[in-house]
Amino acid sequence: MTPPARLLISTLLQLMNLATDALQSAANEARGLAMDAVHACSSGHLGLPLGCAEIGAVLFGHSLNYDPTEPRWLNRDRFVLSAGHGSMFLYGWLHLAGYAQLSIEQVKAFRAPDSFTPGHPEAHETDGVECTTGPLGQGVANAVGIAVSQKMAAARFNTAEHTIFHNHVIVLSGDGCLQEGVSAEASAYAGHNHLDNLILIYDSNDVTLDAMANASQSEDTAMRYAAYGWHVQHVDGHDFHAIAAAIENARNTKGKPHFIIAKTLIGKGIPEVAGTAKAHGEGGAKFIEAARKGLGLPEGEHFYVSEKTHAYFAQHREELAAKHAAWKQTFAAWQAAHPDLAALLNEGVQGHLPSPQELLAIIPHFPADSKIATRKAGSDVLQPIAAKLPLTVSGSADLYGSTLNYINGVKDFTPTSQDGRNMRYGIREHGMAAIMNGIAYDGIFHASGATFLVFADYARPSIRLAALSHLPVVYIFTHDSVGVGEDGPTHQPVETVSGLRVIPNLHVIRPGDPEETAGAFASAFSRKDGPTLLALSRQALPILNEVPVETRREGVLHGGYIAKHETGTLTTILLASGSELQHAFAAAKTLGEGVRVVSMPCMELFNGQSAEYKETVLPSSVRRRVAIEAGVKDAWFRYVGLDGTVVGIERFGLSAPGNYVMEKLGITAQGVVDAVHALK
Ligand SMILES: Cc1ncc(C[n+]2csc(CCOP(=O)(O)OP(=O)(O)O)c2C)c(N)n1
Repeated sequence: MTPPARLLISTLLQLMNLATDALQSAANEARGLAMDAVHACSSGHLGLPLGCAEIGAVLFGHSLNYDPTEPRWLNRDRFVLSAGHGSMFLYGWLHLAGYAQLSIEQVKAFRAPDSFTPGHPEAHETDGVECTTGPLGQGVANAVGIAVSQKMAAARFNTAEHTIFHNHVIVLSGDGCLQEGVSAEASAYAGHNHLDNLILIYDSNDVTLDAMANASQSEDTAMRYAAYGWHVQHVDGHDFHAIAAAIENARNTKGKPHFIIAKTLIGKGIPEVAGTAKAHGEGGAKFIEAARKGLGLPEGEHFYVSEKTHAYFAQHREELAAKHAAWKQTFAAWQAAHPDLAALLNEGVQGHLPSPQELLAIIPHFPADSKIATRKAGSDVLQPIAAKLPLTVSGSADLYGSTLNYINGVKDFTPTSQDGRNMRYGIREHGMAAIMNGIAYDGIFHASGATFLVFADYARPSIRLAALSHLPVVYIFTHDSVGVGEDGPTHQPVETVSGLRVIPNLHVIRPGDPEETAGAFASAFSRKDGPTLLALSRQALPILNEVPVETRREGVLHGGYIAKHETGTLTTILLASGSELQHAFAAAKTLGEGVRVVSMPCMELFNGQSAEYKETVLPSSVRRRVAIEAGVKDAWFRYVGLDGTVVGIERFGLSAPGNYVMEKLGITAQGVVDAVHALK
């Protein structure tokens, strides 16, 4: 450490005046809560809550700015437990900190049905839980997203006279989170973007689940983070002063994100297992009576919190409330001085979004004779939406040139233009999707991001968590079929669309022409309760003029609709999505009377329609049905039933021009005609 840094730290230490005696009691009682809770439900992880108890005491008893009476206070410090398996750490400290929802009954109900204390933290369930974590690495990347969001908020809403956003994002992770690639992607992004409002505390306890960490890692993590462009500090993770000083030093050191390596003893408090992988689970629980004694906890009194600890946190809450009250004054003055900014911020925070119809009203119609790719149509549609929704941001994993989702006329998000709305995520799809989740968790900005559809697999764990956590993010994924052409099977999605459709609460929309693309974007950018994935074509598609524009646009909002009515008595139903809709139309023409075309761009939206609507579109009496999609067939059998059939692709693609590949694999109007004729 350099002499000026040492001087700064010693000055800070004098200023801090930590009540270490009270913090130690609280830490030991938090250990007791974790031991009792894990013992009570015979599951869960003990090691982290015990090993990080001093870190928890410093965070919740000293360093973090929060207000338990207003868990969503805009300028609170965000705390993310990336090592979500240590959920009892979070629940214990939220309880001690005074979050009303986290009563002692809830701590006792750890992992019980309908509790606010689920096995791993779920942001949409529990106050004070900023992100849903458990899949290791996600929390680190989410925290990067929150830090991005807060930088954007500061750049967009702070003014010369009023600073309303000046908080920090603090994330606690173990070895596991840092071994996962997603955290590496996001950490590199954070360093590149100088996110100095981000503090990552690394619980470096030399242990993972199966074994000592050195069985699977030998890297120099400090050097790795220094190389990402982070400011690195080392502390004893059981030393209150050292932890507090490092956090304070991080807050005061500008220009880089902060990496604090805290050396800890996993399972500290249970000597029989501490420092080993056995400290993780229930194994340690059999020693807890002796351990509780060793920690000075009263015998037989489980879930014990002393008067001293309650009093300490009551006093601390008063200090925090005073900080919050002072901020409210600044906020009120800012609101009065900048009503327009205040209204915009309020829109973001409240999640006010226009209806799909309101969005459709601002999207110009496409020329009736145009033949364009839906990715290009998407680009055109995004512009008026982004103009109407100034809190929308749009990123790409180094593929703007192909995904075409750059917002024209606004800047890139960079260290010197944090009000930029185009995010250059680099070739980091997993990091991108997890950062988008972080932006969404923060709840001010509306995140969209793009890559090739086939690389959705690289982002899938974060897409799944967005769906689970009800995050309204939008994926603009292009090059959606073997129509990609010459790039060949590595780049030609075959199973991807159907693989995504099985994720609950994810809307997968595959529009069939430019006007359906308008409907798809209107649906995605008006959705509040979950993510939407737009699967767009690389290749140009004809505009389906024979269907009225409004029918195509509004039809998407229902997920499936009658695109072409039959003449005469209905005998046959053709279903299609995306680029294959044109083939269903052409086949219907060839087949003649009695044939209906149903466009089905979004199965999830269709499934949510009323029984009457679904029966109108797909009358159950009509069982002569053929679906066509350039992909695996499975999902369509729900609609064609046992009597119908599907024209699809049950193999990987091939490297050749897109039209050739489609024909070769039978994705043609003739293929549909033949399939209909082959039916009984
Ligand atoms: C993506 C993912 N893979 C595997 C797991 C299962 N798991 C839970 S905890 C853990 C070990 C974590 O080690 P570390 O982060 O060092 O935590 P500590 O041992 O310090 O509690 C593993 C493999 C998981 N939760 N997420």
